[in-house]
This record gives sequence, C-alpha cells and structure tokens, in this order.
Amino acid sequence: MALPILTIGNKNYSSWSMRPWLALKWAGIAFEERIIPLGPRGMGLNPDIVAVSPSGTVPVLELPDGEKIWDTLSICEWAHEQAPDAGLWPKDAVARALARSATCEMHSGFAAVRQTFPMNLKRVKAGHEWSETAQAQVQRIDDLLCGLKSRFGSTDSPFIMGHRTIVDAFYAPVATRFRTYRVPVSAALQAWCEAIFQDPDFAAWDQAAHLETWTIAETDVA
Ligand SMILES: N[C@@H](CCC(=O)N[C@@H](CS)C(=O)NCC(=O)O)C(=O)O
Repeated sequence: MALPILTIGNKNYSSWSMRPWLALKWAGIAFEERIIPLGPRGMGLNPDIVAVSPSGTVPVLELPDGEKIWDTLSICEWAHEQAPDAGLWPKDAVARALARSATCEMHSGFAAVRQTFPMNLKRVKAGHEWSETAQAQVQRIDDLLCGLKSRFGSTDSPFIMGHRTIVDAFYAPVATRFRTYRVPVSAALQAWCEAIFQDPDFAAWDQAAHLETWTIAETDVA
C-alpha cells in the first residue's frame, strides 16, 4: 500500500519539519520520509522544494491520492483526524481549546525567538546574546507551557497536557534552541525539555540530525 510522503528539510535545521514528523510518529501513522537540504537562499527559491510544495516550503505531506498538505499545523490536524484515539489533542474541550491556542501562538508568533535562536541541533554555543524582546518571548513560553502543565498535566507524565500532544511537538524545536544557546529557563520547563530530549522519536530525529553532513554557514557561525 502506498504511504503518505512527508518531505522535510534537513533534520539539523528544519524546525517546522520536526513538528509534523513527531506528530505522525506519535500517532503511529506510517509514512515515507524524503529530505531536501535547506539552502541559504530560502523561502520559495529552492527549486527542489518548489517542485514538490505549493508554498515553496517544507514540510509538505503528499497523500497516496496525490493531494498535498503544505502546512505544519494542517499536517498535524490531518494526523489527529486519521488517528483520533492517539491523543494528539486532549479529549477535554477546554484543554483542547487551550492546547490549540498555545500551538497557534507558536505557529504564528515568537518571531524574536525564531530569529535569535535558529534551530541547529548539532551546535552548542556559549556566550550567545539576545534582546529584551527575545527574553520576554522566552519568559512567555516558560509561563505558557508551565501554566498549561500545572492545570492539565499529570503526575504520571512529563508532557504538557498529561501525554504527548501537538503542543509538545510544536514546542520541541524550542527546547532544542534553549539547549543550543544555553538559554536559562525555570526548573519546571527544563524538566519538560529533558522529557522531549528523552522521547524515543525525538531522540531518533536528533541522532539522524547529528549524522547529516549538510551545512548552512550563516546558522553555524552566527
Ligand atoms: N508556515 C509554514 C512554514 C514552513 C517553513 O517556513 N519552512 C521552512 C523550513 S523550516 C522552509 O521551507 N523554507 C524554505 C527554504 O528554506 O527554501 C508551515 O507551517 O509549514
């Protein structure tokens, strides 16, 4: 049987790609993975990406009938609809609405965090500096995730909503950004970051990223 094909960027650099990849894995949905190395030119100018993605961006999920889903959150929603019992969204309506709000806040926001701390799993950088705006966004992420966890989390699980959901998938790249640039966070958020790092699916992605040989110079040296 033909599988959906998830086309992603390099695992070392592509934060958007990591999110639906984790959601598909966590939902137990089989898929074929294809990697297109991201280049320095970016957004809509990479002919290999343009050839497979209507928006010129990755990730893009091609379904067996040829239909394409070209947005991170839409792919995660598709995964939830395919495997509704996998728990990618919480069952409780209020928890689900707040989980969606947190996810959408990441999807459309935190520009300073994204610009200041480019995802680069192989890198550890001491002495990185960031603006007051970036720090305010780091604090917002800390308050948001820890606030949700204290309301909806479980003592049996280190994840935000009491089990692995799309919220964890959406913020997983942020955990790696904090690791790479040594951004101090609260003990509670650090515990969640460690849970992400120990998740077997995240660990498989991280390990594959470390084996990649592609480089993007400006992200590696900035
Ligand atoms: N809003 C899009 C953003 C996707 C995005 O910006 N992807 C980056 C890679 S992480 C990309 O494809 N950039 C094009 C390029 O580097 O050529 C989504 O949610 O999928």
